[in-house]
Amino acid sequence: MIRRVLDPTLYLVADGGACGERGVVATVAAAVAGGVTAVQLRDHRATTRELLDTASELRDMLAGTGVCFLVNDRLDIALAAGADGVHVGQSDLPVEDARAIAGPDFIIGWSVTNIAEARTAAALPPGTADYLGVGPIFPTPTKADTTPPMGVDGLRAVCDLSLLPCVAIGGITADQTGGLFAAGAAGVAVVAAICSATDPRRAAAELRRRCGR
Ligand code: TZP
Repeated sequence: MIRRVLDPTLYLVADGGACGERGVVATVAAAVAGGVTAVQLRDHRATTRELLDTASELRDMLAGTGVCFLVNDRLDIALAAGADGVHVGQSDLPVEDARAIAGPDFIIGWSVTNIAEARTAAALPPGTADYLGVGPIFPTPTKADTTPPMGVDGLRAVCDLSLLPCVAIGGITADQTGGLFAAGAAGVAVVAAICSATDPRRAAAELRRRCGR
């Protein structure tokens, strides 16, 4: 497997619930046309087989676009579908185990929700994680089980001590992107701002324009 290069600038977390009747595949197609630079499939409602089918469809759709494709939490699905990587949270498969299973050429992201976890991430052996998903930055109705929002100052503190690229997530809209990059983020990740938009292509294009790169 050849490792693809992750551009985290505008990272779509394509959530099955948030995409609603339009569906994940159509939403991702529109978002890629609008300029997202990375896509993660996240669907805690789907069966294993449904998730694998959707992941395989997204892998085919994104092949040759330069947009990396990752799967949330389910390393088994990510590997079976031939995704570029997996994103694991603090209560998912430990990031060291994910790396041991997936090998060196798989992209692995790890969620960091506070400064203590950021210190733990900074102490990981090099090559364990490739980037950190940092948040929630702002309050968000999208994820029920989040820790308290860390705000832009919390993001800055995490970015300052992190050796890895930090992707900000949680309650992010186009208006806030500038402040997040100024705080040190390498990218912004969104669910509702694209998945719940009336026109996901347009929403993605506006976000990308505000990402300034
Ligand atoms: N992890 C931390 S906050 C969050 C996730 C998956 C939800 C982000 O969704 P939104 O709609 O962009 O606030």
